[in-house]
Amino acid sequence: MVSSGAMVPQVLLLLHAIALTLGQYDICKSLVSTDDGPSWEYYACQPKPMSMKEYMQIKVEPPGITCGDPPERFCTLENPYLCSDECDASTPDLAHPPKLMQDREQIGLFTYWQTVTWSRYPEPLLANISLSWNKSLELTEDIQITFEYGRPTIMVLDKSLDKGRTWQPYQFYADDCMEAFGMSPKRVQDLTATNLTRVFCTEQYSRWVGSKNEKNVRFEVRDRFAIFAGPRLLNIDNLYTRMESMKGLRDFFTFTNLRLRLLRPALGGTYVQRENLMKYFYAISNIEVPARCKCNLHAGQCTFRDGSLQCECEHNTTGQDCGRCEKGFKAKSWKPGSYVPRPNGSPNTCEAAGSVGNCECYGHSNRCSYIDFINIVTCVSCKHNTRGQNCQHCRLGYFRNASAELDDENVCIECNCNQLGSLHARCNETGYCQCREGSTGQKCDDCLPGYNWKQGCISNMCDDELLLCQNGGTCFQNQKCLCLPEFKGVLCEQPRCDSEEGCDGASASYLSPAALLLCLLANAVAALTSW
Ligand SMILES: *[C@@H]1O[C@H](CO)[C@@H](O)[C@H](O)[C@H]1NC(C)=O
Ligand SMILES: *[C@@H]1O[C@H](CO)[C@@H](O)[C@H](O)[C@H]1NC(C)=O
Ligand SMILES: *[C@@H]1O[C@H](CO)[C@@H](O)[C@H](O)[C@H]1NC(C)=O
Ligand SMILES: *[C@@H]1O[C@H](CO)[C@@H](O)[C@H](O)[C@H]1NC(C)=O
Ligand SMILES: *[C@@H]1O[C@H](CO)[C@@H](O)[C@H](O)[C@H]1NC(C)=O
Ligand SMILES: *[C@@H]1O[C@H](CO)[C@@H](O)[C@H](O)[C@H]1NC(C)=O
Ligand SMILES: [Ca+2]
Repeated sequence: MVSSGAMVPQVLLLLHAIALTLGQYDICKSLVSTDDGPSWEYYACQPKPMSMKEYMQIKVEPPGITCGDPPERFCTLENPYLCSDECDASTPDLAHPPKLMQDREQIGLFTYWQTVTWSRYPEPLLANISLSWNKSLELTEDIQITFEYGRPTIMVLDKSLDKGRTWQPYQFYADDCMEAFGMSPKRVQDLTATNLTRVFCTEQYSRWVGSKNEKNVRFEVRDRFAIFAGPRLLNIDNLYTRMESMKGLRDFFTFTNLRLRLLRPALGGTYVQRENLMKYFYAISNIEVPARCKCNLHAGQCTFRDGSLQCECEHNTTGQDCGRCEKGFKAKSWKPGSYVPRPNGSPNTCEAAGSVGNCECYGHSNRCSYIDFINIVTCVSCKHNTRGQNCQHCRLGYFRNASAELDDENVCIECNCNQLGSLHARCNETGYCQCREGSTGQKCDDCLPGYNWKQGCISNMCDDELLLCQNGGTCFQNQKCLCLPEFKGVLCEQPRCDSEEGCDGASASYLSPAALLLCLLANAVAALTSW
């Protein structure tokens, strides 16, 4: 009965919060009558807050942390010698599985998840509870975790914004912040507008007050909102305006996953009593997560479909969070809706190609311009390496990504032609560059046989296959034959002289021009006479 009384203020609080948000950003469009007949007017919109515990997936770690397998007796901190309670996973009435953290309880009947006792002391009793939604959510009220049999003396609340790939701490909880985390204790009341998103350690929810007196651990959302919206959140518009201009502020309340790291159980206000470790454990009866789906102000409804929460996107947006424009509505780049101007905000609707005043830019430009003297409308400043009247071509030096739609940010891929090997930076539709003589490969960074890379492909003067140095010459860096003194020519194919005529083995540089001429003549004569 005590508990049912305690529930009432919470329910009122929730109703109050819902009443406040109603009438603000809760419809996406309405039919208005104009001189030309009825037409739609569009507004920024967001779904109502929901109790997200109903949709959360719970995972408890390490395996075997849940009590009851094998069955175990436990005591209470207040009356450690009354150890009549039993946890037995195989008996429904005595089992305490994780799902009891999210069930709907009948008034006065607490159902709770419970861990094994701290029988392995002094090894720490650790447990992680991961909560996932597979959907971006925005907190609208305090997160509240209800501990039966005492709140943990050390605990961390973490959050993830990317479905559990990366995590960051949200708040630290300890009965002694300095001892547990080396942090000086703070309260949410210490926060101001400039450090509202600061992550701190609080001692407010970890001190021993008796396990029946205060069971809840909170992550304070309301008190943070109140810094901008006033104590009764009457000025919620002011908060929304701040969120508009401070991305960090919105992101602070956004998450896809939460994780509780339980690091030390309730101790009953004293040191650990080794002779009775059966009174130390964790037990959670409820985890309340009041939040709304993040739909980027493009949906007024969020529904549970195919195992996940989904925004019912309006304004011709699509995606789990309405984070994209629908196919055929990409005349401009996608933008989230906006809370300003008050009171209805701006829908920032995705616009159809060809709608009034817009030409199709496939989402690569937000601006079109009319060029008077050739009478065309053209996109201005095409992004993502596109060009053309409709940003429908790739810039020079880029080619079309065949697996991407025209409105994809990755539609144009850089050609990456090797500067030395190719004639220019352009490539064909499959990314092939045009190669200079001797080079080959898609990017012209390889050489054809008979060529070698030396700031581009240089044709070989000699090599080990076709252009063999002759008469004992050796090939130097594919560029010249080093001939024995008696030979010359590119491949050392020529004797320097025939033995007579006084140039016996001397190197060519020692010969006077006249002697050289004589030598050549002699060679020529020799060639003729040999016929
Ligand atoms: C809880 O999660 C943290 C972070 O991933 C990890 O380091 C720790 O080992 C986990 N604890 C347990 C008891 O699984
Ligand atoms: C998470 O949501 C996405 C988008 O709705 C869906 O494709 C995916 O299958 C979901 N994953 C799980 C594990 O439910
Ligand atoms: C926030 O700033 C105020 C004043 O600037 C300061 O007193 C307070 O300690 C800060 N809070 C935190 C959690 O750092
Ligand atoms: C979205 O597109 C449909 C046509 O498919 C149109 O009837 C509707 O008015 C558009 N909505 C908005 C908000 O532009
Ligand atoms: C081509 O487009 C697809 C689809 O958007 C993308 O996944 C891929 O990374 C793109 N390829 C390159 C090389 O950018
Ligand atoms: C691009 O060039 C390569 C190599 O010359 C050729 O094999 C390919 O067919 C060309 N692709 C197109 C679309 O012309
Ligand atoms: Ca419960």
